[in-house]
Amino acid sequence: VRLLQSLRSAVESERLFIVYQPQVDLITNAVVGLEALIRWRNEDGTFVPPDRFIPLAEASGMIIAIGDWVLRMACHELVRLQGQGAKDIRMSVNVSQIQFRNPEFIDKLKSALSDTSIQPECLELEITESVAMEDADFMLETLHSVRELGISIAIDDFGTGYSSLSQLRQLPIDRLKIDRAFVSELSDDVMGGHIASMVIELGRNLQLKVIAEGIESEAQAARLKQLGCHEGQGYLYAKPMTSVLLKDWLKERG
Ligand code: G
Ligand code: G
Ligand code: MN
Ligand code: NA
Repeated sequence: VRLLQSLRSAVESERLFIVYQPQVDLITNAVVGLEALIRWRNEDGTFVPPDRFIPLAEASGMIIAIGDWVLRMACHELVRLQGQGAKDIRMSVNVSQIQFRNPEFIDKLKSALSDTSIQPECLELEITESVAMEDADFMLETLHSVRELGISIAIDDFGTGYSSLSQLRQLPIDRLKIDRAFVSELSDDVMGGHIASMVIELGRNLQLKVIAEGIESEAQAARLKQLGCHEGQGYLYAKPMTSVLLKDWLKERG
């Protein structure tokens, strides 16, 4: 309850902010996307990790307002960056199942699109594998509505859930995001990475793009590239950055 009260006051006093982590094309090394990630900084300067407060925000329903705020901020940020010359970059926003199941979700997406004038093709929503796999009929309908708006869909934390392949094949999605647990198994000395390589193969068969998250070493990046993974994200390229730092980082990268 105390954490919930402080989350309320964090929202009110604007101690929530967003950081952005670049996503790169593994072949060309070009920046192709940004993932928006929420942060909460306490008055004393310490951080509350999203893994702790997102579940709370979900249970209390606050995630609806917070998620809508993240979506709009992220769209604004991308439009601003495009104005500064960043082209061909998409923005990925994490969406909680509570948001997704909210009857107003599609309307909220529409108004975020029109209010921020982001091109829908530049927006991607990330939903986790476990959310994507539940309630097939509802998911199918909602995902189709999202797609009709021109927005693309990535399945986050892929490999950690229990995907039904027949269900996966039916879903109108664009990208699989290999969970970082499977990327960390990929190193030059250990022959791990069976799951990563299966996900890449699955993506190839279903004609989905594949992105790997949590890439920390050149060896991991090289292995993923060799396996046919399209894109990557991780500390090797950049940590999640505030809007101000991101602007400089993009400029420096050219
Ligand atoms: O940034 P970090 O690795 O600490 O994120 C931890 C988890 O919090 C990740 O699973 C991420 O998807 C989730 N997360 C971060 N930002 C958001 C957000 O804006 N909305 C939702 N629903 N989840 C988020
Ligand atoms: O679950 P989701 O994929 O949305 O969460 C992404 C989280 O992973 C973010 O909290 C981000 O801070 C974290 N992250 C991003 N890159 C790396 C990395 O290279 N290594 C590790 N350990 N964490 C990372
Ligand atoms: Mn994510
Ligand atoms: Na993930």
